[in-house]
Amino acid sequence: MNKIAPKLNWRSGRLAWLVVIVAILAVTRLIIACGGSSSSNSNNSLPSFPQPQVRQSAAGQLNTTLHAEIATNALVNATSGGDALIQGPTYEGTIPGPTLVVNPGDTLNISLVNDFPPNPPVTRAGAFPHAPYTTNLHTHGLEVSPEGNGDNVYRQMDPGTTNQVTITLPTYHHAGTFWYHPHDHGAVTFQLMAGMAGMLIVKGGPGTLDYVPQVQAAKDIAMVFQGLHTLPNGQVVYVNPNAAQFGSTTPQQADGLWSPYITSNTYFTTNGVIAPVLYMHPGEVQRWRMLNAGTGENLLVALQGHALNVIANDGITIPSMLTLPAGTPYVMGSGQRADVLVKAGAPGTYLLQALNPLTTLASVTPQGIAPAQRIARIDGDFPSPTYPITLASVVVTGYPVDMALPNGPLPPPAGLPSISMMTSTPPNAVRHVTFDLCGTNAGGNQAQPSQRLPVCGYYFQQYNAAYWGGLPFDSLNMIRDADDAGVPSVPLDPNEPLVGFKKGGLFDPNTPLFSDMYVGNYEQWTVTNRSFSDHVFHIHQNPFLVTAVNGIPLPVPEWHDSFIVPAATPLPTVKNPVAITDPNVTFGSITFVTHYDPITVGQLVIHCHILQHEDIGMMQRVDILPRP
Ligand SMILES: [Cu+2]
Repeated sequence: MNKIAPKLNWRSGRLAWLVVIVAILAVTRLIIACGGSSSSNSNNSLPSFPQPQVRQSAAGQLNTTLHAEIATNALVNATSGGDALIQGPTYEGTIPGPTLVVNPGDTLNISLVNDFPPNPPVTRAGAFPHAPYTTNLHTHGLEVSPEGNGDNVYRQMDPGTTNQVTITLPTYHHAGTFWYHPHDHGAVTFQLMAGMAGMLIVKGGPGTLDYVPQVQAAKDIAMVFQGLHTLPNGQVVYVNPNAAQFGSTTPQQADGLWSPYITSNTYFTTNGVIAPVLYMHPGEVQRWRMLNAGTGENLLVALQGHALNVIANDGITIPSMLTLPAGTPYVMGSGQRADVLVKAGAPGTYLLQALNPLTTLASVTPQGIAPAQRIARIDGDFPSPTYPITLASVVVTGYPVDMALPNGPLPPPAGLPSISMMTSTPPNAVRHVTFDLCGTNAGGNQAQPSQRLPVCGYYFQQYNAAYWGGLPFDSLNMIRDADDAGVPSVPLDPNEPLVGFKKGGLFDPNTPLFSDMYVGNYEQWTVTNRSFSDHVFHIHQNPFLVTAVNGIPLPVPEWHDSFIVPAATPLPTVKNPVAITDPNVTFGSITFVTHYDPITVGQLVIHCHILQHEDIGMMQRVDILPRP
């Protein structure tokens, strides 16, 4: 990525800028070809891999300003030499935003300046997206306060305002790889589609993963993977305000929420560049901090000819290194991170790829439970990417070195109860949550009441045209309390077989899903997926320890803050158009245990991290309450 117009005025002078842009493009291509992007600790004289700008705390404080602004950038393909324009929301005009680096106990003081244009008038209601240019800031994965000026996603920062964000990490916070991005409901997809996100690294001291000798010796590389979407002219635009449903009926009948994107371009970038080139010495070990900062696509990440040695999931150190053999991908849902060590093999060029999720059977956990197709149907309005996607080219060359990988146990993450404490403490509460999809046009089967979930009729009545602001919206992407199971209708109405639900299925900022989530609680949750698409479960503030996938216990429970809940199986095909109500269909599920840290009291959210789903309401408010 090369920024072209640092403070491009979106309202005027576009033509003049285009002339400048075309002139600069030739130059930027040259700079990239010469390896002009810098790395913080390059250990050879070859061109380096681009790294986002680093802003590091000093004396316990990171005081910085982030401008939310529309910028025009050139997405350079470092392998082919081509490039493409993108114009849309960014932090500081760059894709991605700067990397923030802090230590446990530090305070982040961010002055967030909203330089976006004014919002268009609101014409729809309910959970329908609105206010594309209102923003806020979420620190994804940090165990910090959700209140006040902290990691508070209920704040709304309007165009033309400057907003102070103050987030203090507890001294006991675990070290690891996190990230920050906007989280104002309805504007999240739009802002991230243009690359508005950045990495957030918590550096640990002695006794943490960062001080394991083999990890300390490894070059530390940030890899921010982003799936960016633009119109053919390079612009990133907002939703169709008159949408009748989630995905369009046909390209001609463009009635879907993201219908402007039916003929869009999708670019997969790593640190803002398409297919950048990373150099390694034979035998060199590097630490890659991989982040899927895309809006919804699952990335099945694999490096040709090389094992991925996993040392942390979602920024949390695992008990001992886990080696994925060459060809076995690490599956990254939107929002997930993986820290891996890679030891370079023989000289040569190896592609770091995102494999085809339709033709590769892969597990949602690196431990390999229940491998399957990994379909994240973000929305039929976005063209499917062409796989495999090249995320980077890794060139192994130069003099050989012999660096070691860790052996034996890795240090336990600070600030979290031990795995044995988590799994042996009787839970204070047992909860069941479900991802439920309803849509009369979402695939032929859903049009038949007998072939859709029994909850759908009732919720279609609740979320009628009046709810959506006068126009009907025929898709419900819900996350619900599954223990709110309803009652059979009497006499039985096949359109509404179950009625009388007590809770909502779409995001309502005024109503928490549960009224008894107390700080200090140990809880056990099972999240079910009653749809034929993966959904990524994410909860703010407190990570959770996954103990089972599809009911199968994990050999080693895994900490995450975002985790794919597998789609129901078998997936429907043209030959076998199975309905979600078919008795042979098995829903996917995950089970986890969690503990609410005292610092996290307040109002937060659970949601699907497929942002297109979140922005149409697949989110619920949850409150962590002081103990009664
Ligand atoms: Cu989802």
